Amino acid sequence: MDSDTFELLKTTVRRFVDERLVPNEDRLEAEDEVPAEIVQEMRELGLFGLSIPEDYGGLGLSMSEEAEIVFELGRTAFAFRSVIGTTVGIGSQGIVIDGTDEQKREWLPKLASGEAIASFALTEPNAGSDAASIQTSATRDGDVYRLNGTKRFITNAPRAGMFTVMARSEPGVAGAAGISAFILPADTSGITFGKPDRKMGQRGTITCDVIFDDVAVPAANIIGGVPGRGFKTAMKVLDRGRIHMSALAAGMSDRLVEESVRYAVERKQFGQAIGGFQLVQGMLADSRTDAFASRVMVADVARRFDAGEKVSADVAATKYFTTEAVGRVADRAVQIHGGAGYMADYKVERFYRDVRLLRIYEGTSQIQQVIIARSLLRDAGLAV
Ligand code: COS
Repeated sequence: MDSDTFELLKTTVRRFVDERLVPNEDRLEAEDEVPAEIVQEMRELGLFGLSIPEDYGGLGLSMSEEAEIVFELGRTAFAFRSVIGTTVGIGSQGIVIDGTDEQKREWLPKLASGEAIASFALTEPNAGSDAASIQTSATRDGDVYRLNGTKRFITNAPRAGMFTVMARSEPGVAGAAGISAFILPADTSGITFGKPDRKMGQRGTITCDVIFDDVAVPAANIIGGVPGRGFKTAMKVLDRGRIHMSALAAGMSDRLVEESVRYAVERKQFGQAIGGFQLVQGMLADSRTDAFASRVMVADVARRFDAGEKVSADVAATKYFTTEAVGRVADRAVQIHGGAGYMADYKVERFYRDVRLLRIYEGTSQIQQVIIARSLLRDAGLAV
């Protein structure tokens, strides 16, 4: 995107966050639902199509540009971004990265316009961090595969128009090489949903189990048309998704610094604003440092991702640092707010719970550590 158009988009999104999303945070919390008019406004702004190429009706942002937009969206309750998150990120990117031209033509325009929401179905009751051990089966039956199994914690499942489903399609092939990624229209018969999950935070986001009972999906819906490549597609999608998540963490770190500074200026104890006390200043300084480092890491890794560098290990380092950092920043924000920080009226309590998930989804901090360390050791010739 040319830089003037991009600056305009960024300013528009920032204004949308400040004027529409932030004022609706309490309503979101109370109703546990993103208001329908906000979803419609997101469609009109083109937010569903951020990462989808322009040829297919999206805005075609680079990773660096997407990160800057997600940084803005990270400055408010995460549930707003979650409506577009799986379509911009993990749900659609398998098709964008590895899909055939026909698959792109069929699905990407609908996803870009927000007509259909994409959802990513990898995790299962017995396969979380160990993604290669999924058990959902895809059994060939003529021109179709029959899917059977259960997917867990699937974001946006009841809202979805399509799922990217990872399933075992290769009989007798254990581990990653036996997995294919399927494009599954959500109206296919045999798909049912579990009860919505009750979560620690992120009210307004929807996650639940998705159960496949002999769901027939055309063999032509295997992403890229070649079976057995689904795990690699999932890993590539997650590389991109983890940069997106890091930008989200960096955005929320900034918001929490703003909230902390505002409170430190307003709140008086011992006859002066608490910001005058050096122990409070220390917390503010540490939080700003975490927020700044997060933003710089995201910008650097996104730029190198766009340049085509092999950056999976640094993506992992970025996700690890930024999501742990926002946990620290949120904790300090509560501390700076004192008793008020524990009360629901001040939003830091809510954000403290919301950010906890960042260290878990799209790969736990421990999985990021494994990816970083393995890369270092493999480069040094050790088989790990
Ligand atoms: N890009 C492209 N290919 C990748 C890749 C990446 N980022 N990461 C791994 N691969 C490839 C490997 O090169 C390997 O291919 P070959 O067999 O041809 O060499 C294959 O995928 C298997 O990789 P690996 O042996 O590293 O797989 P593991 O089972 O050891 O799993 C981890 C690796 C743990 C990193 C992976 O399972 C993971 O990311 N787990 C977390 C899953 C997750 O994020 N879940 C969150 C839910 S989704 S919201």
